[in-house]
Amino acid sequence: MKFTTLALSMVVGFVTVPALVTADEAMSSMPGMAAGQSVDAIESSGVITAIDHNNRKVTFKHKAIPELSWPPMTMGFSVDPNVDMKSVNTGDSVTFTLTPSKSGQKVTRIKKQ
Ligand SMILES: [Cu+2]
Repeated sequence: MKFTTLALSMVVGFVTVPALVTADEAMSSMPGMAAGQSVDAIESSGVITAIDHNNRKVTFKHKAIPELSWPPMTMGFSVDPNVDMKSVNTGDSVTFTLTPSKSGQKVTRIKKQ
């Protein structure tokens, strides 16, 4: 139920942004996302299940992320250009930082545990 709400608010976000609304306004209009929460980085941890160097994507089997009302799951994220993706490998247990971006949560730090 919570996940459905989140998915729905992401769709609303995608529809709203092209209508020349700034990203900040779009984020603050998302239900359950207070202005302060939307800009905060989130720390989490998990195991890397896939790395796509060409497209700068990493898939984590991550633990629950209460800040986003996410249950534990396996999902892919875009990785910020500043992150050294070669310092980690598939199968590594890692901690990572997610930072909100226009296209969802982006990985801005990965560290092998
Ligand atoms: Cu997830």
